[in-house]
Amino acid sequence: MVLRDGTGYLQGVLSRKDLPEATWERFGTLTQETSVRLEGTVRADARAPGGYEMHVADLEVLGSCPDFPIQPKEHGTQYLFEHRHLWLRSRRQVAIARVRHEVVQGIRDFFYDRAFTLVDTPILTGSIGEQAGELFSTDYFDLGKAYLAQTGQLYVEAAAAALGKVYCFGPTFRAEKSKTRRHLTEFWMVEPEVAFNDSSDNMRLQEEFVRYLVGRVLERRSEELKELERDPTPLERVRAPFHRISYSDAVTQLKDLGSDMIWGSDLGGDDETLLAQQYDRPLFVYNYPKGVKAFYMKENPDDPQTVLNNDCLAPEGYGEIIGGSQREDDHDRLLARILEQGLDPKAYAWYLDLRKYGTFVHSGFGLGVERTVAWICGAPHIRETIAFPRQIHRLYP
Ligand code: NSS
Repeated sequence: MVLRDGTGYLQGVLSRKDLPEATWERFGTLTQETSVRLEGTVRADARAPGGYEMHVADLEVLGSCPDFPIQPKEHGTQYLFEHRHLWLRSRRQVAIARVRHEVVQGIRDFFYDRAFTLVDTPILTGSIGEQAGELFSTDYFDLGKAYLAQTGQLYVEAAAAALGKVYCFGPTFRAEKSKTRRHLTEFWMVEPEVAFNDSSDNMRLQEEFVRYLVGRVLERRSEELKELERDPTPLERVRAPFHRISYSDAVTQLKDLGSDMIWGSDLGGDDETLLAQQYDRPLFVYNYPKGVKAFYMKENPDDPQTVLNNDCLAPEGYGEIIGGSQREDDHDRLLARILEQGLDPKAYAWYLDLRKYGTFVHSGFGLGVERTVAWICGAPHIRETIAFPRQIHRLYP
């Protein structure tokens, strides 16, 4: 039988002639996912998976398991997600969880080693961080509506003025009615913010960061990648420099590839896939039209129709894993953008203060954990990369 204890898998060998009759009979009653306590001798055996096996001398059933709902056969996706609390035990899901864990630890180590300070930002917020249309709200005592944070960015901008290099890392929420393989309503995002970094510095930091995360998984989680049947070759190509292409050039290239994309609209998921497929490494698309991007991005002084931002697209069709930008550091321009987008300037008084009291060039970005893990694992949909995904039609388990 195959045993799992959270540290790995082990084959248990039971032979009738070496066991008391009662133990042999208990063995006969075992079903998949029964919880057991065993005694025996562990021996090296080159033929056994993992190089060892256990010769069992005694066996106690701790928790029987009649009719485990997930059998080694084809179940539909819907069924598996309804049984997510049990599906987590399967080998593929265990491997994905371990890769995610490595990515998360890699994120913390990367920033710690580079002297960034972690600043935890609020989840209940009064100021909308990204887009008004995609908010979860709740009544907040006498103060009206509170929103679940779409981003911690506005707060890490304040913290960067105090601490220089900072980041926040936590769950973020988007009431997006998207049912794509790239969207969750609750996802984890890490958001560094650096005082005095401009947009080019920002891209260099992203490059180093993504390369580090991928390298770390390749180095420490090769067993899991094997379990996932993930070909590591494309991941091994993730080296600096990443490709860089302006939004305007991306539109030209997409048109040549047959897309009906026009200048001025955002890149859709299909466009991102098509574009990213042309490159063997992650790709930066920079300086998008102002009209499709958030209010806080700095206007490009060389072309006021565009902003100093970038997306980072993962190869193999995975598309956007990072959105980043240099921030508008001019008080009056920022206020004008807030008004233009119909946002309430009162809610942003504190944010505007940052431009009033010693403003400074600064930049940052957000990397989505689930999209990054999906790409590294080669998973077709990001919902498998978080233990309990939240989607528009899913709130249980
Ligand atoms: O909306 S982003 O492009 N940018 C921000 O939120 C900025 N405030 C980040 C910053 O500059 N500090 O989202 C960033 C990333 C994006 O590239 C995805 O990887 C991920 O967050 N993201 C998502 N993942 C899963 N599901 C959804 N709905 C989602 N939305 C964004």
